[in-house]
Amino acid sequence: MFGTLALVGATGAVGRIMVGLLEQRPDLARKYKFLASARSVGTKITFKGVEHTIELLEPAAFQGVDLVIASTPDEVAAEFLPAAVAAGCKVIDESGYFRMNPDVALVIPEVNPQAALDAKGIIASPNCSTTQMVVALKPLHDFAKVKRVVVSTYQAVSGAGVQGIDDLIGATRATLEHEKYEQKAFKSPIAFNAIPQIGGFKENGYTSEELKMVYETRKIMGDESIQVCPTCVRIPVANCHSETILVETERHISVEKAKELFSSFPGITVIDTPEHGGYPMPHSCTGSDQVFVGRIRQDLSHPNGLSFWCVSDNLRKGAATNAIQIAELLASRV
Ligand code: 2RA
Repeated sequence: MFGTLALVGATGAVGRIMVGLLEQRPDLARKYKFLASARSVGTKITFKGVEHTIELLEPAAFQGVDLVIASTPDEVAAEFLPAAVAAGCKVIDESGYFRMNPDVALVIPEVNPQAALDAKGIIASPNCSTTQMVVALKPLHDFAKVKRVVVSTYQAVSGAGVQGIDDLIGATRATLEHEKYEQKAFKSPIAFNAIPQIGGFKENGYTSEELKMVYETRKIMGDESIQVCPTCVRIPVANCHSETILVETERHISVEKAKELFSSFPGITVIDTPEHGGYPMPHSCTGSDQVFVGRIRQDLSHPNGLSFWCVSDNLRKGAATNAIQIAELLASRV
């Protein structure tokens, strides 16, 4: 168990879930403190029946802290987390800022736990769309080596934070009532639409969100040869990202074998009785910490191809839960 744990960004969409997870799960630390930018300083949080006051996020706040778990925008992570490392803290970062830094471990506990245990500085938690895909790919990779992945995402608005959810509700209501609504999180209409852009476009025509799926996957799997062709799409669903994943492996994997591999891997739940409506959907997967797979079938266009559907709660396993699982892994070795 750690002495003091500091949670940074407790009032955000992911931070709130982290607070709930820390309350429900066995204690990771003897003492907890909550840090945030000036806007939230003074806000009261009741945690395990005790009222805490949110303190200012500043370098001095890391003195005496053993573990920092941070869920902040990239620029806040860049400004403050190096000070936490300098103060001797273990740091788990939800932001995207440090993920591809060669000195930073990028960890999914079910996939590459050793990287967290070996880490000297910051441990980053991957992007949500990457996390659920890599959890699903890992048992296939261990059995038959993944060569190539073609993935399309159907991403929930909660990935864009509280404003994303506000936009979905506000824009849907306004559309139905023929009124105007000023969206804050999305440039294109989110109500009754699908937006084939998440993040900014890069020179090669892919978006930043899509390139995260390429580079983060290789780093977590420790295999630079894995080829990934992603298309990321925002859809008007409140929570849970869905993905169609077509994977080509070195060796053939039968559907039965794939079901066995998925079912015996920690963190994956198979729901695959499609003739009875048995497949994962955002509506039924929200609030779970699992990665769900279904619609598992042979690729009709390639003998070593497997196609499946994957759904996971992007705020939980895609963010908060993954970070807390990393913290639990570290705490088990303290
Ligand atoms: C999104 N993946 O869904 C992002 C959040 N990190 O917008």
